[in-house]
Amino acid sequence: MATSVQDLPIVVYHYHASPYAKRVIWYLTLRKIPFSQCLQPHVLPRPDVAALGIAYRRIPLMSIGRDVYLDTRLILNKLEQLYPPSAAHPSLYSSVNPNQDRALARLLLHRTMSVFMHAARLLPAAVLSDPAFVRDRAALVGIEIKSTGTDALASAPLAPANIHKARPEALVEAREVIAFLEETLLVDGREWISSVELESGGRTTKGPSLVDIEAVWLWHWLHNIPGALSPEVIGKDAFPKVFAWIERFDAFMKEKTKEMGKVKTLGGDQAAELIVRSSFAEPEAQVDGADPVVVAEGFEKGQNVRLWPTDYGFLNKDEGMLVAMNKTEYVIETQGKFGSVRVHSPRLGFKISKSSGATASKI
Ligand SMILES: N[C@@H](CCC(=O)N[C@@H](CS)C(=O)NCC(=O)O)C(=O)O
Repeated sequence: MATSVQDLPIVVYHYHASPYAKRVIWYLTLRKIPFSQCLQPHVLPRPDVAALGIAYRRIPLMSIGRDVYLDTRLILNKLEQLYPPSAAHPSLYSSVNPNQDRALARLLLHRTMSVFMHAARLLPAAVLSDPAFVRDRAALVGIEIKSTGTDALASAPLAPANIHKARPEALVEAREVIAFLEETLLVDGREWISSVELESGGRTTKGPSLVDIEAVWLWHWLHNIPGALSPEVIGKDAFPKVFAWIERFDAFMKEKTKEMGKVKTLGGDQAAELIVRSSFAEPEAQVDGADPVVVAEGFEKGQNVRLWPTDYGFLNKDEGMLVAMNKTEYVIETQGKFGSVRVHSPRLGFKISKSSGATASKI
């Protein structure tokens, strides 16, 4: 048994272009929490994830010891819980009003996530030139394209004709959130929405808080893809404070990433073996017998269940043994190539159903 949860290895499964994964990596970097990465292809299949017995297809996933966490909302909550602020791992909330920061970070994340699908439609044609990517992302939203004929991609949301049509609306949706930042949280010309004290090389500097991370990630992503934003609609002229803040954030994170040093990259089998041979990060939780869904549907610990996200990526359902179900999460045990792991998902935005125990779908 490891002496402390903080001695357990953390592995982030991601690809560099993922803005969701960036949030987690920036968080780990600013809080000086060491981690390794297992780099994934942009499209399915992802055999490294399948090696953990996991069919979930979204990126990122993160393990702490032998527990694997799905969805960045749960990942960041777990890191907050398992890595409370300390001298080694600074808090990312301002010391002046941490609870207000906590609330603001959550609200901003919610608002930013609400436009993610629109933002994805701002990707320029050059990024969407690979039909395999367009087909893969259609499956992400439940549209399975089997044929390879010339019109095959017509129903894919990211097919050229469809994104061309969706772009004006997507720009308007994005502009609304950016205008909100320009006109409210950044209006007084401040450096960060909420700043925190971060130490490096014996010197304390003011840096961005989690509030900034939750507000910036989507716009940082698009700003760094040439052609994604139309400068005459969403650009520096209309939103000088937002763009200066995005660029300040980018420069700050580049510096911190350099300070953190090279992140170790693990191969899929290497990562899976490391995870399976680690201790669990958390004690085994239970199925809450008073939970309204447990009462209504009779879920029991130890039974086989399916688990999937309800918004997108729902064709890829996990299959495992129900370990826990409580107010905030589902936990199932999956069987991978080298042994079993506990897979945690948020309760909100995910669903389970009873299953006969067949193997996971769509690996
Ligand atoms: N709610 C999820 C969303 C994650 C998400 O949408 N990730 C994107 C990459 S940025 C994704 O999985 N795209 C499809 C894929 O890579 O298979 C989370 O917070 O983790």
